[in-house]
Formats: sequence, structure tokens, C-alpha cells
Amino acid sequence: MFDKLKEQPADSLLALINTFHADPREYKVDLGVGVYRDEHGRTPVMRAVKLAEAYLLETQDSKRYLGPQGDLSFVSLLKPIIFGAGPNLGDRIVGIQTPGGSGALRIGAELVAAANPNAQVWLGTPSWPNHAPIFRSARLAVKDYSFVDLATQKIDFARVVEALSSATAGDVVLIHGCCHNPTGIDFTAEQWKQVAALLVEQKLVPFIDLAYQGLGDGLEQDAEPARFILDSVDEAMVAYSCDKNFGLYRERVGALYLASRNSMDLYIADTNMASLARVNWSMPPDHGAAIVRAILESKELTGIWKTELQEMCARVNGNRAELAAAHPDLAFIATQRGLFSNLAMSKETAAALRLKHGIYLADSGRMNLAGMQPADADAIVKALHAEGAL
Ligand code: PLP
Ligand code: TYF
Repeated sequence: MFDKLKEQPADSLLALINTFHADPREYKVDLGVGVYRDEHGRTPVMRAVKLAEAYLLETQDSKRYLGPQGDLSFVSLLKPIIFGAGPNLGDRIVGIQTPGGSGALRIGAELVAAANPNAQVWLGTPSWPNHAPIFRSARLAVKDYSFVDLATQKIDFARVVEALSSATAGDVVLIHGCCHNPTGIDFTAEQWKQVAALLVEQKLVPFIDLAYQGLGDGLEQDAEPARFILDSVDEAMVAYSCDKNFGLYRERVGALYLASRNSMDLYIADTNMASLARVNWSMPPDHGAAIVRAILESKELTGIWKTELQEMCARVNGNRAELAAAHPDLAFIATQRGLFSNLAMSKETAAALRLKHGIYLADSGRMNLAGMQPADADAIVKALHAEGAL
């Protein structure tokens, strides 16, 4: 049987982790995979997380099953962080705990396929490399359109309008809620308004991927566009990840939320999420979500977490400012948000930057701004210049 299988390529972003560690050079800079790094180049366990883990170790008195929806206190404590403290939140939004934002995208994709197998999923490119495969593996057709022109570092908004205008009622539109991966370029307030109007006019369902809340401009600011879209439409889906903003990556913490103005539809959709979770992983792993719950249940821990997250956000934006100031052609980096910016370059250039200069970025030219120190800016610019990327 196995002889019928075709070899599959490794995830090139994840593969960079090992290549970087195997590089014996003293000077090297890891701008590869999207994890936060501090001023020592480490990805630390956050202090609020350590405290919550100590609290859990002391107080957790059972590891009995929780069920396919996971920890529902976690799901509801996160709601005001994401959606704000407005009224009727409970009536309009239901959610389940998932293994990371990836699990939320997976269940969301299968939910779309169950509700409307003919739905097309509109995906602006470039995007996170797992988006299209996740939707395709749920047997949905993916329609991609050019979102950002890397040469100009601008959203090709005419293309966005053209794509959404040609979509069919009931189609799904994948939207990065903030901190676009890989470009760091999000819609302006005016563009968000136009996108919302198009979604309503064309009767499209937004599927908002929110994986970096708090790492752009701050927790509230980063959630505003998603809240605005949810206010505008009748139905929406949100795939949420706590893996970056709580630094919990390998613990796999996320949630899938559905919004609808019809409470019966919402109730039925909720039962579908649970049954899809059951056939995928039965129940999500508990530990990471329990940590987030413990943090959000405690005013003190929540305060510590928010302060740490603000510091992380400020460090990334400080690195952006530093690199932008190091060369006029990189000025755009200071205006972009989140962990990533994507330079226009060939994969040969990206390889030369790694091999000749120890500057590790993705083959696509994507760089993780959290991976550098301010003092690396000049070396990065020099290497980009030497390889003709500036
Ligand atoms: N969506 C985007 C845009 C991401 O960059 C990531 C990163 O991993 C995810 C979703 C998935 O997050 P998680 O690690 O929680 O599955
Ligand atoms: O884009 C990134 O670097 C992060 C981490 O298969 C990641 O989202 C990358 C690839 C992958 C899973 C997570």
C-alpha cells in the first residue's frame, strides 16, 4: 500500500529551523520561522504563563475528559479580548477550543464544506503557505487573487475589489484580521469599509484568521477591523490562535468562533463544530488552553500578560524602525505590522543571503522582524546590498 504514495515536500519554513541551528558560524541572524524572539534571541516562556502553570500544578485536581469543545471557560474568557465587551456577544457568537489556529482553520474549512460544498474560498496571495492546502484538503475550491504587489509593497486593492465582485453568494473570503502573514500589510480603515460593503453586497462569508492579536499595534487596535467586519455582516467565522500572543506555540492553543444573527442556525452550527472536532481529534489537548484560562481568570496574571505582550510588540516595532532607518528603500518596513515583512527577491537571492551572509529568511523573501537585534540592521542591509536585493 505505501508504495502508492508520493513523497511530500517538507514545510520550508519549519525546515529553516534546523538549517539555522546546524549552521556553525558565529554571526548569523534567524529571520525565518514566525516565532517571537527577545533581545537575547530567545523565545522565552512568558512570565504570566510560568505563573499560571505553577498555579495549575498546585490546584488542578483532575484530568478527566472535557469533551470535543474543549475548555469552554477558556473559549468564553477569550471572547471579550477578541470581540470587545459589547452587549449580545453571547447571543451572536459561539466557539470551541481547537488545537491552535490551524485546528480552527481545519474545522472551519470542513464546516464550510458540510454547509456548502460548492463554496469557493477566496484567498489573497501571498498568504500563509498552509491556508490553501487546508481548504483544499477539505475538498473546497480555492480561488486565489493577487493581494499585495511585493515590488511596490502595496495592496493591489483594485484586484481585491475585482475578486470579491466576481465571487458567488455564499463564497468564503479568507481575511487576515491583523499583522498579515507574510507581508505585514493590512487594509487601511477606508479599505476595511469597502471590503465590508462588498461582503454584504455580494453575500460572502468572511473567515477571519487572527493569529497575531497584540503584536501589531496592541490588543484592542489589532481586533478593531475584525469587530467592524463582524458588525457589518450576518455570518462570519474567526480562527483564533493564542500560540503567538501567549508564546504557547507547541502547546497548540486556539479557538474557532462562529457569528450569526440567527440563534437557531448558530446552535446547529455549534453542534457541527463539536462533531467535526470529534472525528478529527476527539478532544483538543488541555494544557495550553488551561494556561490561558488561568491567566484570564486572574486580574493580576492578565495584567502581567498584557504588559509582556506590549513589550514584545514594542520590540518588534523598534526593530522595524531600526531596519527602515538603515536604508531608504526599506522605509516601508516601519509602516508594516506584525512579525513579517516580505522583500521582493528570488529564492536564489534568499539562498545567497543564508549561505554567504548567515542571514536566514524564507525562500519567498519573508523576514521575521522579531528575529533580529537593532544592532543587526547594518549587517542585514549590507548583505541585501551585496546580493542585489537593494
Ligand atoms: N494563521 C496564520 C496566518 C499563521 O501565521 C499561523 C501560524 O502558525 C496560524 C494561522 C496557525 O497558528 P497555530 O500555530 O496556532 O496553529
Ligand atoms: O508563518 C510562520 O512562520 C508561522 C509558523 O507549517 C508556522 O505561522 C510556519 C509553518 C507551519 C506552521 C507554523
